[in-house]
Amino acid sequence: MNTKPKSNQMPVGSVQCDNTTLNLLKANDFVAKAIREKLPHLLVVNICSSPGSGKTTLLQETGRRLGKELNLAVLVGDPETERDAVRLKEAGLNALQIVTGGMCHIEAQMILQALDHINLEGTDILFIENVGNLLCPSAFDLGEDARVTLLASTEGDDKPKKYPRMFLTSELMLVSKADLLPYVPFSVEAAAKDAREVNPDLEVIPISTLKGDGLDEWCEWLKKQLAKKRGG
Ligand SMILES: Nc1nc2c(ncn2[C@@H]2O[C@H](COP(=O)(O)OP(=O)(O)OP(=O)(O)O)[C@@H](O)[C@H]2O)c(=O)[nH]1
Ligand SMILES: [Mg+2]
Repeated sequence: MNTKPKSNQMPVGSVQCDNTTLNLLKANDFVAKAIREKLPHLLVVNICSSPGSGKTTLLQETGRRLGKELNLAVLVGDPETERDAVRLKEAGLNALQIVTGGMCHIEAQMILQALDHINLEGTDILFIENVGNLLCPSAFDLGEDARVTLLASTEGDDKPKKYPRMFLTSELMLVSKADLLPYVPFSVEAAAKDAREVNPDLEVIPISTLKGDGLDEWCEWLKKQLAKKRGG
């Protein structure tokens, strides 16, 4: 039986392949630039995490807390179903689902297409809820002003070093499901230390949408980013 890994199963000689993924990312960056130019006045926040870390629940709660003073919209990506958009609309948010058709991340061209189908007049903050995945979304600039990564207390505190690019490219790490910290082996200090070794500028806020911890700080952070975007 051949026990070699598939990547080593070459006959004699090898082929040096062009990395076409790099070209794709270059094309993505052009579209991301176009999105930035299209949306000069509103704050765009790209929310990333593993599946189920609490992105949609956080946005529902953000809508309840900030919905009266700010105009909020969400483009939410999932491989299938419109379930998250339905949840967000029920919370009073202007939401549109991007169904990626199995793709594990959102690309800038998907955002550009979606912008033709959502009315952003008067919008202050546009959230993009990315597909649940700590890997691929990190490589795709979506024209955002800030990237926020959730790391749930149930995922283990070793993730920032194992998936460094996501934390390197984020402005803020939210340690979500903080209400479960007494029951799971997760050290906020250890996760924050590892994350800041990857990205010394990363801000860290533990949150619980269930109990309300950290949500005032999260809302203040958003308002500060919005003021910064508008030159305040
Ligand atoms: N204990 C606890 N559970 C939470 C918290 N926030 C979210 N959850 C639960 O976590 C589960 C997943 O939450 P979602 O908001 O759907 O997570 P998501 O990141 O949007 O999931 P995907 O879009 O599928 O990647 C749900 O059962 C939520 O009720 C929290 O602060 N504490
Ligand atoms: Mg979701």
